[in-house]
Amino acid sequence: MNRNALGSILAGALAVLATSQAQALQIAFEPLPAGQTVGSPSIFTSVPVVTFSAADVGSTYGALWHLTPAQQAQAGGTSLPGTISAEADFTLRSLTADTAVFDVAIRNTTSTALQASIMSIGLGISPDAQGSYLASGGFFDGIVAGSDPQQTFPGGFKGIDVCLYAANGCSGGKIKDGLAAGGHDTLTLKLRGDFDANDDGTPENLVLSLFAIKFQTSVGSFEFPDDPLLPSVPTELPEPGGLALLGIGALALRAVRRRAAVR
Ligand SMILES: [Ca+2]
Ligand SMILES: [Ca+2]
Repeated sequence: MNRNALGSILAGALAVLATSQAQALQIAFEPLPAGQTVGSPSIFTSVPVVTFSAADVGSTYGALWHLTPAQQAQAGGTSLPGTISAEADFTLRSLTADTAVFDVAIRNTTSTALQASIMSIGLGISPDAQGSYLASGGFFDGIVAGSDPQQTFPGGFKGIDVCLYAANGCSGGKIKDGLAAGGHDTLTLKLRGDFDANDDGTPENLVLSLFAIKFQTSVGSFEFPDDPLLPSVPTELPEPGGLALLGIGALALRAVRRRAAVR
């Protein structure tokens, strides 16, 4: 395959990306106020903000999380033996004036060579909402979503409304009770809130934000947001020209997948 063909694929992928963003979910990565960071390691400077409307029923937001050894080294502290990563698809099944239902599929994409379990996922929600499981997961069967809209979540996250957890709570538990590397889980989440603020019978926008995840690993705990950084291109490229293009194409396709609205 020559460079032009690869370029066409890349251009096509970017066109799909632009189209899917224009037609569906509103997705933004909002910068934190200057100088502020979040997470542990505390290196993240923006958080995702995803707006769902009634027109987005059937659409999926794909969250992607990753923390690389280089990022951890940047923050100092214990060195990471490899990248820890996860994906979760949030598919809006229904949205009414007081109820939203999401199918959620969570995958721990960390290499199984690492001991790294997902313990909890925290969501900021606007307007404030309470969560419950219509169907709990095989691992994620705990939920914190009481009358207090400010749940505690490790890593310095503020404004978590609903926290899904696999062990004892949002703050973790035994690593063996979490979703281990290579594992996946599915659940159905119900959110109750006043999604019809102007009482006209139809829901205004429902906003999910933060998408905070907590991992427990053999070298400690890490919490971080779904973030806009795409996975880094491998540095050991024998043929910088062709393979670099392939890498860019893969990143573009990943970006498409991440932003895709599935109907
Ligand atoms: Ca809230
Ligand atoms: Ca309304």
